[in-house]
Formats: sequence, C-alpha cells, structure tokens
Amino acid sequence: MQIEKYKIQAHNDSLLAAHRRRIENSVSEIKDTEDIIQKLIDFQVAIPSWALGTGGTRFGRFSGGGEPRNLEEKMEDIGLLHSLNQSGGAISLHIPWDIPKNIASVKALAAQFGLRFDAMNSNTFQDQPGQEHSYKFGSLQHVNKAVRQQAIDHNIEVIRHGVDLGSESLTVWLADGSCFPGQLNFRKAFQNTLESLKEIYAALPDNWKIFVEYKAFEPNFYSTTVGDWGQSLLYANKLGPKAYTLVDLGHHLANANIEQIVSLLLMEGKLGGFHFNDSKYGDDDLTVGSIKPYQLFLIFNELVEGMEAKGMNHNTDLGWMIDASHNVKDPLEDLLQSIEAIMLSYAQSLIVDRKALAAAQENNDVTAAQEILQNAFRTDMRAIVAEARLRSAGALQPLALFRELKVRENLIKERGLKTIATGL
Ligand code: LRH
Ligand code: MN
Repeated sequence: MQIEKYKIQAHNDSLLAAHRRRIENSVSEIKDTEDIIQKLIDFQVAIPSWALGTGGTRFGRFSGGGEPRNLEEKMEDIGLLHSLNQSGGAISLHIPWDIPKNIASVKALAAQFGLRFDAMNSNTFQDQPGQEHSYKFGSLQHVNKAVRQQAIDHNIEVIRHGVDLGSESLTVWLADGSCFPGQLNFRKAFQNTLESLKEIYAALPDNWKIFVEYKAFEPNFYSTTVGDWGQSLLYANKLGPKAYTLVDLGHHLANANIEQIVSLLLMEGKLGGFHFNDSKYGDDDLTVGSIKPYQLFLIFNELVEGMEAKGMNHNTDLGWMIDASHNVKDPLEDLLQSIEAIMLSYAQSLIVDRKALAAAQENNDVTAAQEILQNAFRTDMRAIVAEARLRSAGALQPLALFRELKVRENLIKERGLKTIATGL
C-alpha cells in the first residue's frame, strides 16, 4: 500500500490554519527556527527491516495481521512511513532475514520509495538450516577455529550484499559470552573475537565503517564478550580507523549514565551510531522516548554539544537507526511514534542556550545549569517538527493520517491476518 500525495496534501490543508497559529507562536518564542527546521528536514533515521512485524517474546507472540512477507513488502512499509514523516529515508537490513534476491529490482524499489541502505547487520546468534557449525557456544569467540571462520565468512558475505546495495557500514552484534562461571576464558574469548574481527575489518571496502555493538546481557546471562562501551572501544581502537562503537540504548545495566558514555565516545571520535529504543528493565526494545524521554533529550544534548565541538555533520557523520521489537503495538504506529520522539529530542537539544550553560558550568552554578537544560526540555517543539515535515511534503500529523486512511486494515486486506515478517 502507498499513500498518494494528494491525500497527504488534503490532510495538511485541513490542519493548516491551526498549524499556522502554533508555528507563529513557536517562532515568536524560539531563536534560529529556520536553521533548526532545516536541520530537522536533513535528519534521517534508518528503519530496521526486522521491526515491521510483531516480534513477541518467548512467552508469546500476538500478531496484528498484514505483516510484510518479504523484503519488497518491508521496503513498501518503510516507504509508506517515510511518505508520512519524511524522516525515515533509510533501511537497515539484517542478513539472512533479508537477503536481497534481485539486486537491481531491490535498488529500483528503494529509489522509488526514496530510501537508501544504511548499516548492514550480520547474524551469528542463530543457527541457519543446514549450517555446518553451531553458534551455541558463540561465534567469533568460539574455541573452535572452524566455527570462527564460518562466522567470519558470513560477515564478509554480508559486506558483499551491502556493497551491491550501496550500503557503507556493517554492524556486528555478538550474542557471544557465557552463562556460568568457569564456562569461558575471558582473555581467550576476547583475543579470538579480536582476531576474527580483524579478518572482517580487512574485508571492508575503503569507504566503509564497522560498528561494534555492545550489550550487557541476553542471551548470555553471566558474561558477554562485547559487554559494555569500554570493551567495544577496546575492540574499535585495536581494529583501526574504520572501526567504531555502536550504542543501543537498551544494552546497558540499570541506571547507566548513557549520555556520559556518548559524550566520551564522541570525544574519542569512536562513536559510530545508535540503535534508538527505550526500556525500563532490560533490552525491552520499547518505543523511543516512551519510558525515559528526559534521558533521550540528555543524550541528544551531549550529541549536539559533542558534534558541534568537532564540527561534525549532524545527519551524515553518525549512524542514526531505530532498533525496536513490537509486542502490543502496531509496528508501523510504534515506528511513527519513535521517529517523532527522536525528532522532538533533537529539536529540543538544538535550542539549549550553550553559551549560558558553559558559563553556569564555569561558575559551578548547578541550579542555573539545570534550569537551562530543563527550559529546553520543557519547550514544546511539536509545531517546529511538524513544519519541517510540511516543508518536506510529509503529513502534519502522520499517526492521525495513518489511522484516518485505515492503513493496517488495508494491509490486512492485501496480505491477510496470518502473515509473519522475518526478524524479531
Ligand atoms: C541485539 C540487537 C542487535 C540486533 C538485534 C536485532 O539485542 O540489538 O542490534 O542484531 O537486536
Ligand atoms: Mn541493537
């Protein structure tokens, strides 16, 4: 299903007067709105190909129907989202869940929907049918060289798919670790993983990046071989200039100060990108900004401060991706809400009075520093974000239009109730 431009135009026309009142009010209170709106227009977030269905948990999966049955239908759904908010112009594929069968037609489809291919994701955390060696006890860390080689070869094959599609980065997330004390020699596991990553690094084209994604626990529950930002940074530093760390917001131990981690990784020039989601307990993969919206704002505040300090391009110098899994929400509605939360936090971080904040920090004026940050966080930037969509021919209210046009009902008519999307 695609949403015709005239339907988006009609939607915007019906909301324009109210929007004009809101945007005039915002412009009167906020400085540099034109610069902010342009930054929002340029800011694109990659949608994970594995988050267009109902993932479910080990306790159950409750599909809402109309799920995409193949890569082409996944791209159609991401194209539909992008037509509504003009902020999701990229897709991140997971191999082998989304092996592109016909490169030419997949690239043509991406062009038709205005999508580019963001980071490719390898998968050495599941055994595929007919696979020679099992990843039960890990992949790149494995004590058996043959298992490590199988995982290295898979990552190199994923790079090849990415080159064919025009992607320029590989995300490596390893489930590798141990479930019980004594099961693993941590030093040997690190060295096996590093040696294996070096072979994958050597296969990277010159203009490519490799993102080493860390995670504290799950599916291993005693140790994880890339378990935190420090270990990921160790690998990235030992691999070379094309290697970076990747921060998945759900991959930290409780109460970790993620904004401080982001600030230091940016300072080191080793922050490669993000997997945005939200969580209350573990790797819950919930809607971005649905549980800890202030933390998301504080992370964007450090991102903007750090990127400005390094003269980085906000949109192209870091990998912006969502990584979510849906249990009780419509996957497409969930993704629309996630992008809105990201754009709002980014917009709020762009109005932080940085000169005043630096002065407050220099004077140890703790109260003033908090007031400056919370003033930005308490500023309603929804009209500004909507204006960026309007100027990009997106919908003023994407979620409302998604429901008004009965998109899910139409997808169920097209695809049926029982279709299952590959992925989580
Ligand atoms: C691991 C992870 C990783 C993906 C997977 C789908 O928890 O965040 O980024 O490979 O989810
Ligand atoms: Mn992730």
